[in-house]
Amino acid sequence: MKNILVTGAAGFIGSAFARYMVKKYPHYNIIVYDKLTYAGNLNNLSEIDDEGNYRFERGDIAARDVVRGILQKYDIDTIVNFAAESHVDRSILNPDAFIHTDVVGVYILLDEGRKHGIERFLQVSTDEVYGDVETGYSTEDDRFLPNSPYAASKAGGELMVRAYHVTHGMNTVITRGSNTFGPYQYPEKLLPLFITEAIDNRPLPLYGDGMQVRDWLYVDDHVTGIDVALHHGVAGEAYNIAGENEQHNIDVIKAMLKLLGKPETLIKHVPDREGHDRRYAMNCDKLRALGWQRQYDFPQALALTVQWYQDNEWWWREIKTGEYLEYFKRQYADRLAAADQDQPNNH
Ligand code: NAD
Ligand code: TDX
Repeated sequence: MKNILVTGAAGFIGSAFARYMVKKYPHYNIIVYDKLTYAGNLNNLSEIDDEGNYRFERGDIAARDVVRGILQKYDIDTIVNFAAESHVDRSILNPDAFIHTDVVGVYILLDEGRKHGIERFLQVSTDEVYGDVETGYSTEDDRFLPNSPYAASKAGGELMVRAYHVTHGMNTVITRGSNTFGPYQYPEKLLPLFITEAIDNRPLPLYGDGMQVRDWLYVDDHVTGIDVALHHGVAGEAYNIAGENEQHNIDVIKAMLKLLGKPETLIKHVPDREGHDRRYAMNCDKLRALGWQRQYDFPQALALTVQWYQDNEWWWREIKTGEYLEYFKRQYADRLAAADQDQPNNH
């Protein structure tokens, strides 16, 4: 492993991985390849701009010729693919881009990677491929029951990775992370959306009863999990990366509001997300057996995250303009209006 192409690393988790890899492994060259969609942001990578073992190239993972050119230009031997459309609500509004990137894009990366003679291909996937888990914990051999277009597109990408391993003997590894949070997360996801809205004393649109369960994983722990799977994972295998920290959404938000010193009256129960999964929960013994260990506990990681958004308004205020506001209106205007009618005193 020497020249690593990290795709989608201008986004939230990929940029954390690139910042970590550039510093931890000075003898690796880290080439970030990213389309810079609404979710891609070069500010996320500015910390490593001046590092000699880091390069950035802009492009689409589904653009075959461009991908081929980059693999040749940098003599790439390893691909770590973070590139994805990643937000469930957007996949309900418009799934096209999800099929383009999460399915076709993964296929193009695999196909060009194979022709180029890639030695290792790591696909970053998600716990959402298992679908709703009412009881117990998903293990890596459980069947896929994706419920949102996003989850189905990620499952489709994964199946193509499996096929390239079985059919062509490609050296592939898949990781399935749980709900990740931390600095530089685009403010459409639950925590960064609610932290930044709460800072501005705006209503927090909690879907349904807020009793859905997610397993919260701090971004730096997700990154070390991927590092361990990349270096030690067995070819053809998948590894769950869990936070082992199940929480009801409403409790996460109450804890966040307490840290910010803001009132719980900001919470508004709004009409639910369509097809909303009630619970995700995974077992991650398989990755632990490779030597991975979480470093953060939830209260500590939540406090770090809240503090980061308080300290870095420059980062998120620039994002919350233009296209973002159009998306926000489309996703929330009717929901918040409906909540106003139901809960008139809950301002
Ligand atoms: P993100 O939306 O913050 O970033 C996605 C990045 O991919 C952006 O920089 C974007 O510009 C880039 N991108 C999108 N389409 C592209 C294309 N066609 N070609 C090249 N680049 C493209 O996402 P994230 O939250 O950092 O998630 C990263 C990966 O981790 C995704 O594959 C996601 O499915 C997976 N994942 C996320 C979570 C989570 O909680 N956020 C949990 C588990 C797994
Ligand atoms: O406005 C909101 N109100 C609300 O109640 C938003 C944005 C979310 N929610 C709820 C829905 C979920 O139960 O909060 C929970 C978390 O929502 P998201 O942050 O949208 O995450 P989720 O749908 O659980 O998916 C996340 O985890 C798995 C990531 O977005 C995916 O990329 C990852 O694969």
